[in-house]
Amino acid sequence: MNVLMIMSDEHSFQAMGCSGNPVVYTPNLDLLAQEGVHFSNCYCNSPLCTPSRASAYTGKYVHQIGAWDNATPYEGRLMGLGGQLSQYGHEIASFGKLDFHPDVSYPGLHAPLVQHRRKVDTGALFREVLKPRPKVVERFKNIRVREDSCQDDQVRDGAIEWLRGKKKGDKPWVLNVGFMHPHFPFFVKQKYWDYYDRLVTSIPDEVKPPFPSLNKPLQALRVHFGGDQIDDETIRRMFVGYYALISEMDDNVGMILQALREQGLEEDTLVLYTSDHGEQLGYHGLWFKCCMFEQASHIPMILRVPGTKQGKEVNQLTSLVDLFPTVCDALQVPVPEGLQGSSLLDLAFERESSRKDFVFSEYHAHGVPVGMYMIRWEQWKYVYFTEGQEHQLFHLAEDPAEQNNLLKGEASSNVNEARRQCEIRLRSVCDPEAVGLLAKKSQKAIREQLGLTEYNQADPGHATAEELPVPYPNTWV
Ligand SMILES: [Ca+2]
Repeated sequence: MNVLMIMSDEHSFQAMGCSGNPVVYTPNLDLLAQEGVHFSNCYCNSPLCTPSRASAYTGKYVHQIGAWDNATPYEGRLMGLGGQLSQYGHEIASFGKLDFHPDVSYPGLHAPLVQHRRKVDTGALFREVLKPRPKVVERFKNIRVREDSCQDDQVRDGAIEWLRGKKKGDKPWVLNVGFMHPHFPFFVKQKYWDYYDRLVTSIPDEVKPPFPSLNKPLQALRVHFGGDQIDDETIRRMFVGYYALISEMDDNVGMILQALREQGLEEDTLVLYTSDHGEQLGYHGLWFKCCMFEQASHIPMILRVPGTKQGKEVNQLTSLVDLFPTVCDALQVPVPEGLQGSSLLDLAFERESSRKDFVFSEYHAHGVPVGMYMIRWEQWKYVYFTEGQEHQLFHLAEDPAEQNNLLKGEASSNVNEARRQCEIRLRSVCDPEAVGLLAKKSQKAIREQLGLTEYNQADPGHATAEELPVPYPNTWV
């Protein structure tokens, strides 16, 4: 079968109609879920653009690749999905965001309209400097109606034009579409601004203080992104802008799926929709991503698979490292040794699988001065912070808003056992303290290589941000 992958940027699982959101209008994704398999417990392996995409593309965890942050993108040293497919005569055609190193060519990947990580984000090179990201408050001011077209329109049109060249009976193909939306800035279409401006009349209590779930490293993250400097009306406008971009992105998904239908290829094509991470949107006082709360780490994963029953929900734990083996499975290409995930088609077809019973995620980048790891297992979420910081354990069935860290105060035997089980799983993946130190060692080396001595750079892409050569991950990882 063919494979059509669509990966958006910054789309939380919670922000879709098909996951129960009463406000966000996503008719195309909802229909895809109705016709397909909705994986309702899918997580990113790192809640940040560049590491998450590097992990998805290689099927390995971030600490195995060294793509720790938005300064060290995937550079092809370890084989990626395209490399594996190319050994079996396949190639990925890709339009839009990949976020890999811009100065490298990637076997098996043909990307005529691509966005790579050209601009270095220096925040992770100064993780222990506890101050707000320079000019971060501008992120909250960048909300407005826009008239003009944007990059996602070109990505959509490029993908549609490519599909128009395909017909039934062609050799199986792989098309990847990387949308920028709903990543901020929230420059949105008038009709969606108006639609959500009327609907979003207040903000939820969970985005207002107090924030009992913030330990010290997460309080630092709040300050880093200016979460302590934003007023209620700005928060409301951020909700409107975020939802507006999701609906626009959903329209674009719909147009691509329409083109697939018009070519008569629906019955021969696996469609996969996901995102690289979510958007925290003010919950727990935090914005953007860079943490393990549900808004940032829990992502959509919808598959429409020829030959499976419609409208199926799969609640087993899955993550973005499953993407590589899933695409291989669809194309009947062998899965290389040493990948961390398993094919999602096993779950879709209810086949036997040696899938892990937990999901792992990690974060080693800007705003958080220590290493952070998540284990999702059964109904539990365990978040481990390095260097002696307070860990967290939430029971998501009883406490979906993650307000009650069960490791605070006296723990029940049930809680102690859950923590023990999560800890075993974490240490089956890595030594968290050693990996945390390795990330910092790498970041120090990159900082010295770039000759940076002070954290004074605004967001990459900001007019004041310095152009820097894009570093390569250290080969000693
Ligand atoms: Ca991203």
